[in-house]
Amino acid sequence: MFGHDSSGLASLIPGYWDHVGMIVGWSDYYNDWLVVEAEPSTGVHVTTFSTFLTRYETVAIERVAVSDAIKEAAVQFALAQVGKSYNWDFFSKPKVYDDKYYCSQLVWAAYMAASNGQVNLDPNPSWSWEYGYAVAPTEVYDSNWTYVVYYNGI
Ligand SMILES: [Ca+2]
Repeated sequence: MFGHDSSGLASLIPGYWDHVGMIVGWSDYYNDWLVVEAEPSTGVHVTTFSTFLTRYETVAIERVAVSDAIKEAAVQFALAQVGKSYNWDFFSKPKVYDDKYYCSQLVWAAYMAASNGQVNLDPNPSWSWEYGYAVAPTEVYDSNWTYVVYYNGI
């Protein structure tokens, strides 16, 4: 799921979307969906769908057009990164296996790892003028592997 906010630090991130996290399953405890995400303040952590929604002016949800087995492996990969710190290096090529992640790197890496590199959610995997070497939330959004199932502008 993706978030867009026109204020603050988010305006520095190239592309429309400022943030992306992965919905990993339903929680009876929270009575809500859970999202794994990497944020500057808290690193890789789990939050609720409701919390995610409150932060943004616009929110979208996409699905990835892959098998359930790959999706499940991607969820497991993302959950396994919980507790790692935030990666501030948007300038180098992102690593799949890293000790720190930024938001879109985490989602990208999860699908790369889950598919043995077959599912690359970065449509510009080398240098691009807009995104440099990074994988940006908007690149994941624009990927041919992903398609929109929900879009809400406040
Ligand atoms: Ca890229």
